[in-house]
Amino acid sequence: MLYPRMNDKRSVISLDGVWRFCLDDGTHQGDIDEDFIAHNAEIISVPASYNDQKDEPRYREHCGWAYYERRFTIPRFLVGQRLVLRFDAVTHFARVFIDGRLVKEHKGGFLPFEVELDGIVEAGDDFLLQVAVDNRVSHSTLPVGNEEGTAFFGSDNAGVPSVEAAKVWRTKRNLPNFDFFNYAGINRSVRLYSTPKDHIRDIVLVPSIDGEDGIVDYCVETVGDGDVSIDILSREGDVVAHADGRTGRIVIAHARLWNPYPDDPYLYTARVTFAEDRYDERFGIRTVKVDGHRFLINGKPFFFKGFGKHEDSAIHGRGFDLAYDVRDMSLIRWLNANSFRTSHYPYAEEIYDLADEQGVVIIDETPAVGIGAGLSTDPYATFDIRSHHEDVIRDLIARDKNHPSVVMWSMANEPDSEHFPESARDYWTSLYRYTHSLDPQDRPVTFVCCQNNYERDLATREMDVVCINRYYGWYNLSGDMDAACHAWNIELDFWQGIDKPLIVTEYGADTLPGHHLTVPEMFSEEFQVMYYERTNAELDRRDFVVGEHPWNFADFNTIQGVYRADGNRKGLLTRDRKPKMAAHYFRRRWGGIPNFGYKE
Ligand code: E8X
Repeated sequence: MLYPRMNDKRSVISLDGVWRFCLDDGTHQGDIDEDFIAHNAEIISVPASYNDQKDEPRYREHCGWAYYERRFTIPRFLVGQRLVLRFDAVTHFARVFIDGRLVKEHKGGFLPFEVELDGIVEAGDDFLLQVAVDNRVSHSTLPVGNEEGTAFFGSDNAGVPSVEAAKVWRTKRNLPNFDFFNYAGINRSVRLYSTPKDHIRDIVLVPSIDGEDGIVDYCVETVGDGDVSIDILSREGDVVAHADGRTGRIVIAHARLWNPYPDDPYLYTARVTFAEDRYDERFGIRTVKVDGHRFLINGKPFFFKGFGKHEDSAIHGRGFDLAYDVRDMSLIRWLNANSFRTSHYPYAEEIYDLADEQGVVIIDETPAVGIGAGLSTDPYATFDIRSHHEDVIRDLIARDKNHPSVVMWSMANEPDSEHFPESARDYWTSLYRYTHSLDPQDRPVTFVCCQNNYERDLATREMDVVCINRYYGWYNLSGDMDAACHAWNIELDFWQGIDKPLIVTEYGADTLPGHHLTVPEMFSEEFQVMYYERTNAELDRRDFVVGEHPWNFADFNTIQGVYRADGNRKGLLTRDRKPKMAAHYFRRRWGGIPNFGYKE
């Protein structure tokens, strides 16, 4: 799916701004009730989560539908053009109405969807746009929510059983089975864009390297009649290659490769022309390959220095905030990092564009987090998620396939791969094959494994890259880094035998900024540094460990819980991006680790 870009053939008009908004009272269930909205509407900013835009508990605790509306007039000069309404992300389920008519439903809160307006409205029309948004999570959504009677209630302590106490609830509560606040709403931009009736529908670019030359195998999907031509422009804007036809192979002589910063992340532009339409798609000449226990970019062994992140900021919640994204790119450079994982959902497209330009490598993750239900329920047999999971992977690859920064797909974060090992292996290996089948560039595929009994886990070892989240010294062996390092080595001996590239995709310690101790103990800044110093010393001794991603880049908001003091505090930075001692530690450490050949 192409990102809306304006040029001399296409227009893009933003519908971002102040909309009217109200939470459902539990009676309308996603249907539009004009009187209800008229009597209850307040102002809301789009794009942004709605949860933190008001200082009222109901905005944080809401479970169910909410309604957005605004009017819009389509400029008359767009007459004769194809008109499309595009939502970059509405979390988690959207119903779109135009002048009271339901025109689209979409499940999934982190990928774009579009409404073709032909036959609905025309240039010059003024129309009422309404969006009903459902924030509920369950055993059939990604991310996964617990449901009454499952694991959430399984944690009863002595006293009044929580099921009894919960009877006070007037409406259903969201029970996220994941450790981030369930921010919801129109979280990313809304646009109306136009193209000629006969238009370019998609562009597929598959780069490779042949000696000094770059190769681009391309395919252009079109609607309507006409010829396709494609010019390859250098970063300086010069035409360096040309081809005609919907598919073909282009050779770029003496090509400049895309490499992670501080090497040169060189970008070319594929300028596709079809009939009266034109679209410019940027791309990079780079290759990605797993070779034994090495992860190769452009044939060189790459070492991942970076983190898991979140799209999370004050007031915006999970809403798109370009200033934060630009600042985070600056901080990634300041930290001498070279990569991040889009934990635990696809991020806004603008971030991948920035990563392409800045030379930052991305592990691109789906919203499949929380697939597990304790010890007694096989989620693969009981959760209704497989079909939606395939939809999400298909849409993720369709959106992100041309980004040179994307080097691997993560199908999920911390699914249960231990308690029902054969069921898990069957689910993940079949979805792994499905994911590979969809990617024109056939990048490595993985899922991120939760701390578990890795000898019982039959799925993680089947992935192209072993990605593990481990918390020796924090969640277990708490505070005891001697025991933690011993445990690490017992487990690393196991993975040595599997002999695949291994990335530690999460390890970390909650740390209260400003809390200092002469003797490092948990929650102090000194402990966070010691935790990483001791762990990294063990990881450095294993050449198959090809990456270290501390959890997390920054502190972030979560649901309330006894383990959460104002959210998750494992950040190297505070939520408003101030460095803890561990940020300075990694800046020094990663300043001495090259992108390539670290353990050769
Ligand atoms: C944590 C992280 C959480 O924030 C992330 O979204 C997924 C969790 C650690 C699980 N991984 O809690 O800080 C570790 C379980 C160990 C038993």
